[in-house]
Amino acid sequence: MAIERTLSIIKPDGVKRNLIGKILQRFEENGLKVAAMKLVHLSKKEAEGFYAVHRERPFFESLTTMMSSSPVVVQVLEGESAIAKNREIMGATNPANASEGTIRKDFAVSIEENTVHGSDAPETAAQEIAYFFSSTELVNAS
Ligand code: IDP
Ligand code: MG
Repeated sequence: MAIERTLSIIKPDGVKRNLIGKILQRFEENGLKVAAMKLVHLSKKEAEGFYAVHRERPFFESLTTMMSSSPVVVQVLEGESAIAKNREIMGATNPANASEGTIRKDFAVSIEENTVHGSDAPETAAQEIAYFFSSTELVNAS
């Protein structure tokens, strides 16, 4: 096992419903540390850039409109196997398929408004972290 960093986003539905504290608590309780964090209101273009990998998907327009509709909290999480651990804490994309005790099971509104984003692999984590943070904005959290 190795110390990794992953990009996490509390999506508009989570921020709007005052779930920032509860969601960060899940990460902290599971041993992940915050290595960088900010509250931002993404432009439509910024949301499209972030989700560029999904640009051919039928939900791309709706997803990027939703992600730029109101502020999000973006954080870098650091810890042992942080990428996979964060995905476990989040639960499946579709809350209907998410395991008990996961963020999406407990809080997601729908498959689209599913409360959190998390990187899915080391390459995407590095890319997504660099999309939001410069190296000087990151601390060694562990
Ligand atoms: P992930 O967030 O679990 O990694 P992805 O497949 O990467 O899931 O999809 C990115 C985001 O796009 C999802 O978190 C969700 O907000 C949205 N999304 C994915 N599939 C659908 C769908 O079938 N309908 C509507 N939105 C979707
Ligand atoms: Mg994904």
